[in-house]
Amino acid sequence: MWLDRFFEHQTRRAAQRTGRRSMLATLGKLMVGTVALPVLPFDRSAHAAGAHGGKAAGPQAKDETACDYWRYCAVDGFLCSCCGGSSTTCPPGTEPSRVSWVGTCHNPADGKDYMVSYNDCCGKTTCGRCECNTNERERPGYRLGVHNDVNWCMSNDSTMFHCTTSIILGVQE
Ligand code: ABN
Repeated sequence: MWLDRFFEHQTRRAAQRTGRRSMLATLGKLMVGTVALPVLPFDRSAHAAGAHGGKAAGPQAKDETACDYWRYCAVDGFLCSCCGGSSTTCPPGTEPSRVSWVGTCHNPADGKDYMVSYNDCCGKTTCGRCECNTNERERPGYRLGVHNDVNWCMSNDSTMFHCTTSIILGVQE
């Protein structure tokens, strides 16, 4: 009789949705999520630098126009020392960003670690010379103070990014 078939069908559906099988299906989804989460794409490029085999040359303390100059360990931008300024001063016609990101760099000359503030210089179009992207200990935007891949001219009157300076804030004793 159709009424019997109808109720049987409804009962089976209810059992499928609320029974052991549906609980197992939910558990299965949870397990897949737990396995998939750790392989989501986090930016780990900064850690890959030393993973190419062999020993990296390490930072140098002589040439301020080269990316491997020790104070540029967490830089992302054009070096102001190649753009009419210096490693610590903005070129004429630009001004330092009011906010900045920081890095900790090792000075091979005295063997000490220094906290370095990276201030973008703002007010002119991009310099385009000596682009460096060293990123040591740099972190994605959820830790903004140590994130460099953002225009730090964002709070200046002119938000045009020109180049980046590297200013020592302190030394680790
Ligand atoms: N902090 C340097 C920078 C400026 C603009 C865009 C990306 C990175």
